[in-house]
This record gives sequence, structure tokens and C-alpha cells, in this order.
Amino acid sequence: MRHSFLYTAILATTLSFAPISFAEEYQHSNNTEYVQQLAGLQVEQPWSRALPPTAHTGATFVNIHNSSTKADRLISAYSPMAEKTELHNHIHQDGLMKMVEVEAIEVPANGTLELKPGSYHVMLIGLKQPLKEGEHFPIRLDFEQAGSIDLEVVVKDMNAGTAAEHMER
Ligand SMILES: [Cu+2]
Repeated sequence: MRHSFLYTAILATTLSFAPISFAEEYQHSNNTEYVQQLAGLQVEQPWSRALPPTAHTGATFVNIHNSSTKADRLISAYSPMAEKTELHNHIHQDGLMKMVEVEAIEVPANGTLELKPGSYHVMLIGLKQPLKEGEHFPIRLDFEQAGSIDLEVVVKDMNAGTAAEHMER
């Protein structure tokens, strides 16, 4: 066993592409919040809350950093997980929290757009499958300037993000 392990290790280090794959794995294991780069935008790992199987709608949240000097706009989103995908915001109206559809959401220059519970979110309408904790599903975010980016949404537990939401009140 020991011999074969050593042999594999030596073989791997002699392959020219090996250092690249090692470097990638190292990077992934260090970034729990995986960041994807698109033009001047850095997009963190999007997430959704797990929901009971009877739920017809869900929401996806994500942080988008803009390191450029020009503002961008999130103009649409698409996921095969839902029949329809909309951009939403939460607003206070007559003492109630209400969700409204928005045409676009600005990603400020040298700033961060946070899609989070109680604020901006991607609304998934007509869920085709239940949002189960630990599962992943694809989403595409479309930006006016930077173009489109494909991401994996991770489904977190039902209470994920509630602490932050309560702090805002
Ligand atoms: Cu909504």
C-alpha cells in the first residue's frame, strides 16, 4: 500500500498539469464562500433557504462585489428550478413588509450589492422540485454591462440568514 501511494504521488508531481489542479483544490478548500469572477464583478456563492415540499415559491440570495469604477445592473435571472424567475425587493408599506418586482437592481461602482432576506432577492416562482437542505441547483444572473454568469445555488437550512434579518429591525 505504501509503495503504491508513493508511486502515485511521484507520478502526479511529474505530470505537467498536476500543479494547476493542486492549486485549484487548495483555493477551493480555503474559500468556503466560493467567488466567481466576471469582468469587474466578484460573485459569491448564492444560497436559498430549505422549504417544506409544499412551497411553490422560494428565494435566492447572493453578494455581488463591483471592483470597477462603473456601476452595473442585475437585469434578470434564470433557473431551471422554477417556472418563472423574478427580481424582487422587500418594501415597508402601511407597516407591513411587502414584496415587489423590480426591473433591475444596481450594483454600485466600487461597492457591493447584497441580495439577502428582507431585501433584494431572486424570486423563484413555481418550484419544480422542493428546496432541500444540502442540495444544489443552477442559476444564471444577467448583468447589463458584465454579461451573464452561471452559478450553483446551495440550499441552506430553513433558518439560514434569520439572525441578520432580525438585526435590521
Ligand atoms: Cu419575492
